[in-house]
Amino acid sequence: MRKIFLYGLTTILVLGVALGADGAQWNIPSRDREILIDGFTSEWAGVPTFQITPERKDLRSGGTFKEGDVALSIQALWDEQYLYLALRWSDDVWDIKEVGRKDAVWVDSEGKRRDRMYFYDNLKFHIRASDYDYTLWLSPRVNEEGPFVWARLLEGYKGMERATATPMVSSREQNDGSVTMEVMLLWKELRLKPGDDFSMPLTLVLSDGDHPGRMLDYKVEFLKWLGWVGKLTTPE
Ligand SMILES: [Ca+2]
Ligand SMILES: [Ca+2]
Repeated sequence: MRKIFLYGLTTILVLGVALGADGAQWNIPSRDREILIDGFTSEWAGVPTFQITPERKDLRSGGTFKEGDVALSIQALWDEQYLYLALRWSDDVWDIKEVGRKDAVWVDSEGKRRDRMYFYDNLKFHIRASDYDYTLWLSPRVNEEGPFVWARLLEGYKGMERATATPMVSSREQNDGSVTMEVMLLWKELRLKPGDDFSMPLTLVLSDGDHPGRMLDYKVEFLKWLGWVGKLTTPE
């Protein structure tokens, strides 16, 4: 009976993704190996990989991508204490800059408020429910700069800010120009409890800036990003 139910559920999920409905779900396996947060990702072999690329048709997007612009693969594992992420990030033109959370808003020459994070190579990891809002921005370490990371947690119906420590991040440039990263988030800092019942709305946004050193006014017309919207779950 359970098997039939699971089969039915899988079919619905696959259809949901295929139809572009908001039924997408990222089921993170529980940790079955040692993970060392050192930027080397060999211990992640065999963990399901989640791809964010312009070729994927079920993603939201903005701007115009060309072939080989950017590709990000993400793996994740969880245990009682931590959520672990492994990233492999390829980009034809790295455009990295430290933008702190206090500088994240930029008002352009027409008075429009814009998110400065979108002008550079960044990944946004955003868990958002009605009374919960956790935002994590990550950029890799490239040419001896970075990684740059900031996080913010708002909680309760008034969106009160909770103090949160920045997650542990390690980032390494590879010989082929890509970057591998490992991230370790403490559930306690997120104020979340993983397990079979856990399901939270997650948005991932990958922004791709390709004009390092240029003014933001110049970069506006080249803004481009890819977004995945779904649910984050932690089946036991
Ligand atoms: Ca490692
Ligand atoms: Ca780029």
